[in-house]
Amino acid sequence: MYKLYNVKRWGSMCAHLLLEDLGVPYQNIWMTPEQVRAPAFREISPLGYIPVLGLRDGRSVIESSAIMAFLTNAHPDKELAPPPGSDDYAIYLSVMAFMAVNIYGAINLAYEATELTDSPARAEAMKVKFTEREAGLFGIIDRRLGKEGPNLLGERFSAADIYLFMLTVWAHPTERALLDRYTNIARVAADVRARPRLKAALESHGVLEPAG
Ligand SMILES: N[C@@H](CCC(=O)N[C@@H](CS)C(=O)NCC(=O)O)C(=O)O
Repeated sequence: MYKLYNVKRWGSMCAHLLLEDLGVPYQNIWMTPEQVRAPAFREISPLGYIPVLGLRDGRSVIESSAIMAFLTNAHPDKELAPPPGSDDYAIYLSVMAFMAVNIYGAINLAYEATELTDSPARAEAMKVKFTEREAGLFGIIDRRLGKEGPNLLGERFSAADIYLFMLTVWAHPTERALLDRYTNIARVAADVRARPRLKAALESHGVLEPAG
């Protein structure tokens, strides 16, 4: 059985929702931020980051986009991604990596930029910059959805939409402001929230309703 190292509202939310949507068995390990930050957790996740997916053979997978791509490949019958090797699959990976590298990265730095500088004033200035960058990146996704939607992969709902939903929950200045500004993204977020098999997991992260 898979093991999901999970923190409420953190990056494990996408994997948690995907595991529920796929309907595959897994062990859910709720963790506190203190447990994640303890030195012992670095043996599982070298940067001390969540999410981590424990495999059946005891090894661990880190990086949210890798976990999402792995799970959809491992359970192709659930059709939450295009068939591996297809051109559509290339687009799926590309969109997923775009969000994981750029949007997730900008959101993290819009929360806290002290990893990049020892100067509190510079950290504050960077937070402003990354908040602007985050909005611009969400804008690219919103325009894509407007042209090629209703989902990130057109007619097909996929794990990429679940991933996008997670990012919207963390948006600056608030989730509500993002959804009001970007209506195509708002539609995807509403569709994710409307999936009956996700209700319990959404509730467990406190994200059944938009915040802000
Ligand atoms: N590139 C990583 C980023 C993961 C990440 O930033 N996780 C945050 C939570 S959302 C974390 O674990 N932070 C550790 C901390 O705040 O101590 C991924 O995509 O999985």
